[in-house]
Amino acid sequence: MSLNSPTNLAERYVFLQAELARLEHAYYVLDNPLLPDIEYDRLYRELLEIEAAHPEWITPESLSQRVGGVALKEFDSVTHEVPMLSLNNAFEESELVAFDRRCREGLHADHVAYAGELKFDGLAISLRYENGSLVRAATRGDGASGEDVTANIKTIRAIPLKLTGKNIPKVLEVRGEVFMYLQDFQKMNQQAAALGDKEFANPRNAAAGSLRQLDSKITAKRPLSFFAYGLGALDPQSWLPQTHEELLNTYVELGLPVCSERRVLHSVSEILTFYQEIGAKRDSLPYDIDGVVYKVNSFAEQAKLGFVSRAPRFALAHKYPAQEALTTVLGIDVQVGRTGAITPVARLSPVEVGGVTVTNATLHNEDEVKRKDVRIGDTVSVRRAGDVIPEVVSVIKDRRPIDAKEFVMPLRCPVCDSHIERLADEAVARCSGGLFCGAQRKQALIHFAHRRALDIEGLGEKIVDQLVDQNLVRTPADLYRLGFTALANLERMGEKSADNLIQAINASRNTTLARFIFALGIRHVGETTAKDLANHYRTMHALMDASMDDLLTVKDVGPVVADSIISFMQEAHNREVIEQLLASGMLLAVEEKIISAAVAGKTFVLTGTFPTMTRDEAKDLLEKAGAKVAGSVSKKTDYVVAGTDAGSKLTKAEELGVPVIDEAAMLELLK
Ligand code: D41
Repeated sequence: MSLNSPTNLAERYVFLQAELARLEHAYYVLDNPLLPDIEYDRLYRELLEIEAAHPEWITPESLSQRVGGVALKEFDSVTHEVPMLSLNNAFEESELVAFDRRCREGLHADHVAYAGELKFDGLAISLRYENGSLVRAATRGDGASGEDVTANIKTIRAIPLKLTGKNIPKVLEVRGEVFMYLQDFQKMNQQAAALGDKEFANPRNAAAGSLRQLDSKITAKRPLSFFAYGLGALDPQSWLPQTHEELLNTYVELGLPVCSERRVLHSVSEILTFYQEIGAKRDSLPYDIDGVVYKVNSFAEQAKLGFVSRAPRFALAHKYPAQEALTTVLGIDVQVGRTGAITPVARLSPVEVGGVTVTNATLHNEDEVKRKDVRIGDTVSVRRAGDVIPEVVSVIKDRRPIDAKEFVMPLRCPVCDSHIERLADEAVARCSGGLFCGAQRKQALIHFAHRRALDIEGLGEKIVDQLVDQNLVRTPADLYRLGFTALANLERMGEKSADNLIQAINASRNTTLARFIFALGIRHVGETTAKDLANHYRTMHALMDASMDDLLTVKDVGPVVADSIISFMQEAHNREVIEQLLASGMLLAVEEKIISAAVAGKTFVLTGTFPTMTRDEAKDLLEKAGAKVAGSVSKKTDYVVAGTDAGSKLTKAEELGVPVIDEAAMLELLK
């Protein structure tokens, strides 16, 4: 309990409701968590304990009610006090020009200001607040009346059960869209797949399916979200917004979630720029949109324009191409990823999805192909959304030809002919070719040259691409045989940089055993494990011949890591590459730790830019002195070392009360 929080139980209860509401708002509406989840959980549990002792205090707005209640037999019908209109759609520029002309003519105005916003692909709902409390939520239905989904809506943490701020209207109906973030949707589907439950084809279906649940306890488990974009009934005495822009800004003050991608547009050309800008961003937005919406900004002008049948004359949805389309599967190939992962890929009859021609779609892995039952010859629905690779969503079973063929996972890698392995508890099959496999070669080389591996400056992705594509380099050992002429002949490579690169390659021979082990890119062997292995084995050959039992005695090495090391070392190609590297004159030092009592065993987090060294150098210094360096700040962090432009890690440290020091103080500790 914090110092100035009330001790009286009833006051404490009121305080907890307000505090939890504030935390939920920060987390779900502002996307800016104020406290770690565990703190939230602690306060929430305290609330439940008080309610268990005083059930008479529980109101429908208590945050404990977000978990859902008894299942319904059916939804009640709700008549909308103000009907929920529909939107007219446009696809073409000419339709927009016509819309603007109609608005200007209808208003006898030279210019009309429009509020531009996103068109979320979810479900329209209406939330009724009375004196600031959420009393009813209804689906759009036919626009005149919808279904009472109050219990379900209350489980959505982005929707406040109580409005905040000063000007709380007696009656306010907020219109908006219930939807699901792409990330939440994917996670939910993965969990469903793991349990053998039904998966949803897309976030819209998932949102709709979740909201139509008669059992709100099920809805409570679905990661739904909400954005407000419109107004239904409003008691005019409290506050009357003049414009749509003002409405949305006031919604923000009332604690309602409003999407920040919104702008007032003053001409057709600004409208088109908005459409194009959002269109360019569409694939990287964290949720699905199917268009943008323009609304005449002034409510007085909206009223003047009125509506035709059920759609307002003052608004228009400008749509983007659909993100799903039907096509047929011509074949199923496998692709080898840069880590050796084998992915089945459907080759498709070319089809336009979201404005792009798609000819391939991922099937993720063998189990996915089985579960979705995708066969060669099938008609499938293909989806391209967000930043993700196009994927096969579902099979249209009605259209399956009788000769449709099932997919069989090949036994050997299509690139290097090594065995394809699939560990019992992994979904992904992998090529065992390692450093030898062409598909993994570029990745292996880039990792080998990495700053924290052999640190070959100048050997970036572009150069590696050329070296591998021109067959100049197959394995890391080939790097040490490269001649000046071969390098100088590469694209974007002058004599000077070729010379520098040769020198960097030569200099990289003088390294440490730990860096060398890390550079090999053995699965599950990161920098820290590489250091532990180097300290334990002292020579490369000792590690190459290590037994399973012995590996398991190394600090932090468990069966998964040990297994991965053994399987890497068993592959003859890999041993050959290591031998060649050693023969090319590697000097593999084993660093002795110089333990410093002041920092040994302590955990540091580094952030910002330091005056005299890079963060990597600071990390090395600290680790050599026996300290641990972590990537994120937690209660277990002993020190945060902050340089200039330190960001969220510094804030977090201050929140948690972790000591913050600068580079000079760190060096002092190391003395
Ligand atoms: O994002 C949306 N899907 C969206 C839907 C939006 N941004 N604005 C909307 N505005 C309206 C009016 C102008 C009629 C208040 C809408 C919808 N309507 C709407 N959604 C479903 C039917 C109508």
